[in-house]
Amino acid sequence: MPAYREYNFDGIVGPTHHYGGLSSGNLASTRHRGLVGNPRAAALEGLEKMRFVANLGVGQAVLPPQPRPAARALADLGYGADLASALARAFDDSLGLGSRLFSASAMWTANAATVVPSCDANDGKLHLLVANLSAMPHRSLEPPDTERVLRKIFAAPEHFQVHAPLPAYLGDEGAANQLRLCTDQASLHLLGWGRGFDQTETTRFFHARQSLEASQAVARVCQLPPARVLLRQQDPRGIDAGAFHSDVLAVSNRHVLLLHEHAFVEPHALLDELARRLGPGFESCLATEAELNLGDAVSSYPFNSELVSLDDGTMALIAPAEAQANAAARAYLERALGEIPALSAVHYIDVNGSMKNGGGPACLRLRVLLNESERNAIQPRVFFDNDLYLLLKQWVEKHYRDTLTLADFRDPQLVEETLQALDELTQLLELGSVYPFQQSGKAGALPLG
Ligand code: SUG
Repeated sequence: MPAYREYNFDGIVGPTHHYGGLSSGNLASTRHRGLVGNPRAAALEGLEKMRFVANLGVGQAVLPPQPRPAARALADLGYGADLASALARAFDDSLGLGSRLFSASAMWTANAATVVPSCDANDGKLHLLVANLSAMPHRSLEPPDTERVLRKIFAAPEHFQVHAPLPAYLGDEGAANQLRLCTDQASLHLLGWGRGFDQTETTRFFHARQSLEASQAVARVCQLPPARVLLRQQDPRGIDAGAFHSDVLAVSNRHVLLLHEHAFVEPHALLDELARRLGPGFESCLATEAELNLGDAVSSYPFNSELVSLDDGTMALIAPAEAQANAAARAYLERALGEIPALSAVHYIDVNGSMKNGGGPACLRLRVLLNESERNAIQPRVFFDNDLYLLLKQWVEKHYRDTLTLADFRDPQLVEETLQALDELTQLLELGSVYPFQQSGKAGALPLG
């Protein structure tokens, strides 16, 4: 079998990054509603994270932000074609709608798609199923542009298959609910779901986003054989405590799984089943509620870390600085470091601009396992190296504002700046004119997308 390497496709934080308080059930998002945003600082933090990961020798790549406002949505809502008046009327009608149309939420690329590497798929192709993100209005605006971008990057039909999103009546949140594990004996995808049409055991406070029926469809569409699938319900107590995706309470890499006891229902039975299917190579480190309560786990995000393979055969965990500052979270990660032989280091990084919206290091990246010929089949300049880092840093410094409030979104000048920035970026990444506004572009008119 050819050698595979993981590439983390990080979302570049968009120029309209702000704190809309848009995600019910995501405590950080609601807590920081209305805070003045600093998209420039958040984007630079993201670039530093990518540089850090790349310097560990781990594959790193980027995905671009999406055009905002979501102009197609504005037009569909009947606001007319004149940009200035459409924006003014939309914000007069509903601040909440305006904020959603400007959300930079595509930065959390763990939600862009579910990814099944070619070594796991029946047909030997890499599958990417674009997530419909139908649970949250602002996130439901992302899939059309996500699909356009993924089709440009994963364009070679002999290697890749990009799938259109599942229908919106089945909520699908992409790789944020997917944990891949593998040993010498087996590989499998643990797919977390929160609600199902026939499900009686449900959440009490917050709506679960991922549906069982979507997770079942993900496995079928992405050509995963049943032997490589394990569907598991997220613990409703975890979701009610603010763990809206599985990756808020669990992280995996190869044969290692770190998880909280409220990540999934019946955690001990789950670990037994994983041990049976993966064999003696499987290792896990379970945090109990007594050791690390859900409140601390959700506010400091130790599980929303990147667990990555290093060239020396060991693994590193890249965790948010908030997990270092929280005594229980830090103690748990230190225990994991002591108990999991493959884990050789825990690094803490600052992505606070994203964390305040409930997005830790793991939310900011989409994991894609590629073999060499697949890697070589990707044409756009999305792979991260020092030259790209410098170019992106310059680009952010040139185009991004360092303060942003909802009032700024009424200003067509901001839209102009944002689209100009994106136009430059897509050329820089050699993605070409990937967004609809680049194909129409009438000044003062709605940049339809
Ligand atoms: O979908 N936050 C995102 C965070 C995504 C986290 N992703 C993973 N766990 N993989 C969400 O809730 C907040 C936007 C705002 O409030 O302005 C937001 O969309």
